[in-house]
Amino acid sequence: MKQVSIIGLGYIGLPTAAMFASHGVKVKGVDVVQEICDIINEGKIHIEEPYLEEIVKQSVLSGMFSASTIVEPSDNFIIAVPTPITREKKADLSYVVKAAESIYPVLKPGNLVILESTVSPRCTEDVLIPVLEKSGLKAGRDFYVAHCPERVLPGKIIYELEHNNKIIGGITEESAIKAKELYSAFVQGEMHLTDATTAELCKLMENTYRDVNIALANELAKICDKLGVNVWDVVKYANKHPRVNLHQPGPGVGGHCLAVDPWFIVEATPELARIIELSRKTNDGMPAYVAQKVAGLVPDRAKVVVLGCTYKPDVDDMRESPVVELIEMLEENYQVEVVDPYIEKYDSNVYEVSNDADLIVLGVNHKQFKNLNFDVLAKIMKTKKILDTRNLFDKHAVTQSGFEYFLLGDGSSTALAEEAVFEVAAAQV
Ligand code: SAJ
Repeated sequence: MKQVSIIGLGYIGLPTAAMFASHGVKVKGVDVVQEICDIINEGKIHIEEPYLEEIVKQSVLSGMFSASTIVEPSDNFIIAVPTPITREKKADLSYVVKAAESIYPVLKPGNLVILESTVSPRCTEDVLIPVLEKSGLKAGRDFYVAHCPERVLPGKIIYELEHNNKIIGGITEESAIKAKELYSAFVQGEMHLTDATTAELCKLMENTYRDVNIALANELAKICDKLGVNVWDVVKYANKHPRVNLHQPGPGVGGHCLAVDPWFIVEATPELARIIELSRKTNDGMPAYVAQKVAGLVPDRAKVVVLGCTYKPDVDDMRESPVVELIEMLEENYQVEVVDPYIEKYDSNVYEVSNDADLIVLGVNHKQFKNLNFDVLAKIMKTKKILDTRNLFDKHAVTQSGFEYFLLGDGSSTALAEEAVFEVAAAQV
């Protein structure tokens, strides 16, 4: 029976382990946190992901999946550890290095090592392989290495692991073929064989493409604010063209991928990645841009209710969330209340915290905010003002309830914001 050892049992490693184990491959999961291993060995999970717990439970019960803190000899190893950025916007590859250091003492001829973590260009060749070769074995000759980046969307991981296309970047053709053979246990999507560095750059460019396009939409929102044109209409109608796909503007870009991966390319080629860097800075400047608008709408010490603080709608993930940054900026000048039904520490009831409020700022378009009762809010708020950064609300319904409605990217809050004196912490582009 095939076996695989998966190093790192987080958002990617755990679902990947569960998919292998439920498709006839025996899995040894490894995580540095004993508590995570204990939870998994009880057939439970420590992250939120639809369908995952059931598969983990079945796999543990059938003896196909177990977790421990120790790396044991195996035919195949998959590294799925985090690769965050430092404060200086440099890739932190220390978890990849640590994972490789835990593998090389048990590495044997004929083994396959796959790196799934998103990494900087040339990391597989220049960082991973030198550590693995401390085993005395030669990569490409004695053992196989491939970079096969994950591409799945949280909330749809199980489906996407099975159905998405996969890029398989071998350090040799044989390495790529071996990796493809392993994944074919459950991957139904096409598998495209290439070299490791191409695979690294593919993964980084997928998220960079999106980040750059969102920056373009955010720049357009600022232009529309200046010109008094509705950006959401411009995006909607421009996208009627068969070859145009403008993205949506908003208060910024968050998550552990789009807000991070482009920096890996900037780090590798700072003199060349100009559009990429400017886009990152444009998106990073959006919370400050929204804060400036708030300053134009309400006086200091006003009560501001922010709806949503996760990095995108309908998830419980606040990593790199631009709205968290916005909240921190607003807290310097206002009395801020946050409502988010997905985050335990915050209120989930808009009406309970909006008493005497001066302004509601819609930060994240969670489905729970779609049908707010503005008549009720109009009765309890002190000043009836709404700033919508996502074009979620129906302007007509909001104004009928007596609210002043301000939308990001239509000029409605621009003149006031330009007059406002507001010291913003983040660098404006
Ligand atoms: N956003 C906008 N405007 C848009 C689209 C998104 O402002 O038009 C913002 C969102 O609000 C959010 C951020 O961008 O703050 C990122 O959201 P997302 O849904 O675009 O991406 P992630 O980070 O949840 O997942 C991405 C996916 N990559 C692509 O779609 C190219 C996913 O497939 C990857 O697996 C994942 O990154 C990853 O792990 O790399």
